[in-house]
Amino acid sequence: MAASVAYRPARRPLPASLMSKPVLYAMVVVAMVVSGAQGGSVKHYKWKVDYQYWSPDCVEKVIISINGQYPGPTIRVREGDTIVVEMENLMPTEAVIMHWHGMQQRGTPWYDGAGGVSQCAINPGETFVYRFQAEKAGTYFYHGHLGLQRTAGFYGSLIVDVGRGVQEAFEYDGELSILLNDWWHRSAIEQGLGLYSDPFRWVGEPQSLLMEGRGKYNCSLVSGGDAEEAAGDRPRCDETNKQCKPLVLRVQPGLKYRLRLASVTSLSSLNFQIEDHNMTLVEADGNYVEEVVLDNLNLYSGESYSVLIEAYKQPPGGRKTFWVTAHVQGRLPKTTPALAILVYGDGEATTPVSSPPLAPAAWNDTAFSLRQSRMIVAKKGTIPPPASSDQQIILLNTQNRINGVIKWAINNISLVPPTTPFLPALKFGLKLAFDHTIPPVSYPMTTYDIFSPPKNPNANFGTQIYRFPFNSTVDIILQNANSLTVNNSEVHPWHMHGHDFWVLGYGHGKFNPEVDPQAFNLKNPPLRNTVPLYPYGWTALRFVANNPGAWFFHCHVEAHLHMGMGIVFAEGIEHLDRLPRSTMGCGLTKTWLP
Ligand SMILES: *[C@@H]1O[C@H](CO)[C@@H](O)[C@H](O)[C@H]1NC(C)=O
Ligand SMILES: *[C@@H]1O[C@H](CO)[C@@H](O)[C@H](O)[C@H]1NC(C)=O
Ligand SMILES: *[C@@H]1O[C@H](CO)[C@@H](O)[C@H](O)[C@H]1NC(C)=O
Ligand SMILES: *[C@@H]1O[C@H](CO)[C@@H](O)[C@H](O)[C@H]1NC(C)=O
Ligand SMILES: *[C@@H]1O[C@H](CO)[C@@H](O)[C@H](O)[C@H]1NC(C)=O
Ligand SMILES: *[C@@H]1O[C@H](CO)[C@@H](O)[C@H](O)[C@H]1NC(C)=O
Ligand SMILES: [Cu+2]
Repeated sequence: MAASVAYRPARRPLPASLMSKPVLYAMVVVAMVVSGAQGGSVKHYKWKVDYQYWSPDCVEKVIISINGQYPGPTIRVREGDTIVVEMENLMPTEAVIMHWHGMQQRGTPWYDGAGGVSQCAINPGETFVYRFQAEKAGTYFYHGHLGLQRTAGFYGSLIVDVGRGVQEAFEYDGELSILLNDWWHRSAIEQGLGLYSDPFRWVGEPQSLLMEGRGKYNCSLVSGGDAEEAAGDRPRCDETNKQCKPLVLRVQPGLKYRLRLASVTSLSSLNFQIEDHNMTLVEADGNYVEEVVLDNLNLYSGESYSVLIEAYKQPPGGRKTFWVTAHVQGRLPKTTPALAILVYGDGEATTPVSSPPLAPAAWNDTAFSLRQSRMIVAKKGTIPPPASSDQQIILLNTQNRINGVIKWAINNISLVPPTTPFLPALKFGLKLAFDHTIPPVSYPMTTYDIFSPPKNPNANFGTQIYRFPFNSTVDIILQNANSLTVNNSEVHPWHMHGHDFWVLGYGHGKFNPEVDPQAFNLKNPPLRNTVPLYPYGWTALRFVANNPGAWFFHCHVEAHLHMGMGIVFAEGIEHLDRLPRSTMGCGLTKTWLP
């Protein structure tokens, strides 16, 4: 379901929902052999993945890098281009998988890069080639999708420009870009171990927040002296390291900039501000939105935005530098805000004379966040959702205890990715690959108190998946609840693979299937691939199951997904042609290859 907008050029592919069946099937098959089916070109990238010492917040750590860079290299193509990434895994003992966040992978679901779902992991020493089309202009990113590899720094930006000769829907003179992240000093591997240990060890709040991979930790807080550091007893911390030099955004007076923002945080929701500058929101997750002027912007993990900023002709007070900040929102902040510097002209990036702006609202002011979410609506001309749905699924999000270990479950099932990825398992009818019973489409809600910790905190591990009839319209209601802690309910940003969905509404409390749908926004709901589920609330979304494949839909908090907070659904598997052999060879596909 492409976000088709009326002012886009005619050469843009028709949204699949408007195509006749034969046309769609033809496209599915053809897309794999013909590169740049819409006349785009093929962009090749050669990546070497390896561990690397890096000091993103001045504290040295081992990260997963691409071509020795952190963040990874930016992919920049035009709409309709084919992206080819040849990825060599040089890490001696760790496998990898890369996900192209926001790419719909129509006709190439096997290159979606989702561990346990679309492909086998790329083992040490192996080279894997991803090949897919950049279907829709917008701001995107890529990140590791195996275990907690995003937390290890394995990500970068993916920007798709409008087609050649096509005008953007808005004008600007220059472009800036920031990838936002949160950062831990403990390794991703150690964090992962803690999450399945008994007693359970939570990852805790991040040590730093980063902008474009740069932050600043207070080195005095790293205990021990030079002797300990020399002995390897404490990490190196050097506040003069170039790698943690603050990010500088440079503008020329009087010009207008498009600032691309994306959050790849592992845990934190963020609030972004530029001191004394408003931002006009124009794009969200690769879809145009009605322009809205904001002085701060919430970003949930997995979301991306474009905002326009106008540089003053004469900055107030003759100032040349301003603060750019990101605060933790939605969790009790224990991390100092991320800081970057906006600089006018070609002068030095000196520290602004003012104090950085404070957070615009209390961390737990859900009403504030909800108000902003509701301000984001689709740009006029965006394809509206189907007027009704064929099926409604209510997904209760709960925190549970299974065999003494804390997990998250959806309708009482805590997802465990199987050793045989779902896509080949479905395609080849591998009955033993996963549990083929259909998971519940709702939870016995009448007796469930979402405001209290569950009375019976047990849940089940599972591999069941939802199967949707091809081209059917599905409503999903995400229902939040209390966690295992009294009076605590967390924000969960949910991200869908393979589709954009329309966000029909948000509500507080328990969703009422009789009453609440009457207030759904069917007029101008925004098309997104990620949406927040607020504490004690519900979020409703609609999508058309018209992209053959098996797809993840999960909480984008890295640790939560690792603890089982996600579902997998499939549609149109019968319309898929050959799966590339390179995506198989693990689990049951080891001995069973077509
Ligand atoms: C897909 O579904 C829509 C309604 O939701 C319908 O109008 C259209 O004809 C269907 N297309 C195919 C290819 O089945
Ligand atoms: C860094 O930490 C030390 C020790 O707690 C403290 O005295 C100092 O003020 C901190 N520096 C900054 C810039 O916060
Ligand atoms: C930001 O926009 C608001 C509302 O349009 C306006 O009142 C305010 O003065 C603007 N602030 C700046 C710094 O331009
Ligand atoms: C928000 O959290 C603060 C503590 O940081 C607490 O004092 C306050 O009561 C909370 N507000 C709400 C609405 O829960
Ligand atoms: C969830 O699963 C647990 C463990 O099997 C079970 O005890 C509990 O009754 C289930 N809850 C519901 C509502 O099905
Ligand atoms: C939880 O919240 C309720 C309602 O706000 C309050 O009455 C109760 O004291 C709180 N319990 C704890 C343990 O904070
Ligand atoms: Cu979550």
